[in-house]
Amino acid sequence: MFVDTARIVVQAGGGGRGCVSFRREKHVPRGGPNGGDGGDGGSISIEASRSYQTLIDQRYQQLYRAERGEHGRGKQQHGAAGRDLVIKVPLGTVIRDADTGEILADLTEEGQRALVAKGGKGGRGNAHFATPTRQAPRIAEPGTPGEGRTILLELKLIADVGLVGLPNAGKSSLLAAFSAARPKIAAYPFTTLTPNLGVVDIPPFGGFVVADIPGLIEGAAAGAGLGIRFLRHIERTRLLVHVVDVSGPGGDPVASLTTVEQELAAYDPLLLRLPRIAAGNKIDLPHAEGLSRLQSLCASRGIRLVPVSALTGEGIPALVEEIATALRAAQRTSRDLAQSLASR
Ligand SMILES: Nc1nc2c(ncn2[C@@H]2O[C@H](COP(=O)(O)OP(=O)(O)OP(=O)(O)O)[C@@H](O)[C@H]2O)c(=O)[nH]1
Ligand SMILES: [Mg+2]
Repeated sequence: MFVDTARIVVQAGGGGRGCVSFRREKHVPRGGPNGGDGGDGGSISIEASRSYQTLIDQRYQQLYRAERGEHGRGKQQHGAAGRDLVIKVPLGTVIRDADTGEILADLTEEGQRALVAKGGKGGRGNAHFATPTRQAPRIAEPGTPGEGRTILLELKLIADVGLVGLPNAGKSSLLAAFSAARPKIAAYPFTTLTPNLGVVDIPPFGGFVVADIPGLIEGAAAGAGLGIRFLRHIERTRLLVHVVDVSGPGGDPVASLTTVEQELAAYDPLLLRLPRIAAGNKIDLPHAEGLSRLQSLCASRGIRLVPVSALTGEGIPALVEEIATALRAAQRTSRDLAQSLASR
């Protein structure tokens, strides 16, 4: 099951109590205070790991507690610290405080960690409180409580390219055509129920990650079909590829593309600012009219169009090259943007 959101409660361990105790030995009158300190409580962090693909573990286990610190004991014995707890999540997980909505961290790299609940400090034992005038202190500190909070986890897949289109346009077929991914493909709408990732590794252009998300239909923003909840997975991409079925007399490629544009805009208008190209798919079937109509729409939008057939493989190398070129250009623009921002 692909789970991309979860709500968990984290409770760090409290610090152990400091101890009140006195040295008692034969022939050592008034041995003085010797109460040890309490140990620190365990903290909780969240760590990104490639071994995890979804947040399903966090659906099943929602409460996480780290160990508390042990209390201090007599004879200057300090309590042991509580063990820290590390929660593993997939790369691309965004961590928010559920109460304030504040983003605490965005874990995008292997091994990247965020401390989400700090353990309490252990209290000092009475050995710390002896002074020349108070030689038998009967005081020690309690430990401080560990932090606790409710956290929202949201997985946003990390891909360079997002495939978008109506159901049945052939998005999954395309992913299968240029990567080793083997998503489910079938002749009915909504075959894809959760996003698929594939790595395109075709020299000399390859080396990018493509996300295939479930099909969008008119009204998706209002919840129709599978809705737009999977669009969060293309938010981080640098390029969108419209997959449009240009075959047959029945379909209308122009309406297909504009419907998808509208749903993207309804989710987040910024998505349409991403560089886009179009793949006119299924050219192994009769397609002349559909392709030329799509061509004029793309020309008016400034979108480059590549005719392909995911079935026969025709046009796939050209599409991969087009994607690679667009990605390089996208990298340049974001670098230019960063530079111009820095020089202001
Ligand atoms: N003739 C032909 N059929 C294709 C081509 N690409 C995909 N198809 C067929 O179109 C149907 C839908 O393909 P999918 O790849 O499952 O489409 P999708 O866009 O992923 O669909 P959803 O996951 O439902 O959104 C399948 O029956 C494919 O075999 C193509 O280039 N030519
Ligand atoms: Mg699919």
